[in-house]
Amino acid sequence: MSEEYTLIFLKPSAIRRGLVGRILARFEDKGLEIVSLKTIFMSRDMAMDFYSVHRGKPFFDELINTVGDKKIVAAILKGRSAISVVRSLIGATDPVKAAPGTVRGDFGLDITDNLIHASDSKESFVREAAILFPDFKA
Ligand code: 3AN
Repeated sequence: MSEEYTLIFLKPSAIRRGLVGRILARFEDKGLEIVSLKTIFMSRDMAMDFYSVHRGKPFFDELINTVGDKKIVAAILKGRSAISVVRSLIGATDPVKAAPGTVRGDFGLDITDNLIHASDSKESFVREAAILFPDFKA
C-alpha cells in the first residue's frame, strides 16, 4: 500500500508520566514522518464528539473523564500503510493483552487509560482529523 496518513493522540496520563518523547520516538524509529504535532486542550464536548461511536457503552463516562477537560498531545503521522503500522505499534486495546514491545504492552495496565489513541481506518482518520486538525490538508 502507498503512503497514507494516520492520527494519534497521547492521553493525559502519557503526558503526566513523561512518556511523550519516548512514545513519539517509536513512530519515528519505524520511519513514519510526524507531519503535524500539537498539544490540545480536549474539552468534554470535543471528547464526546471524538468518541461518539462509543456513546452508550458501559465505559463511555469513564473514557470521557479520562480525556475530557485535559491536555492531550495529538499528531498526524505519514508513511507506508501508516494506519495499520501504527495500530500494530500501539498494541491491543487492553494493555494486559497487548504484546511486549508495543506502546500499551510496555507502558500500560489500565484499559480505559491506555495511553494512546490511533485511527483504525481511513474513514476514522478523516473524521478524527476534522475534529483535532481542522486545518489539515493532505
Ligand atoms: P482502540 O483505542 O484500541 O481503538 P476502541 O476504539 O475500541 O479501542 O475504544 C476506544 C477507547 O475506549 C479505548 N482506547 C479505551 O480507552 C476505551 N475502551 C475500549 N474498550 C474498553 C473496555 N472494554 N473497558 C474500558 N474502556 C474501554
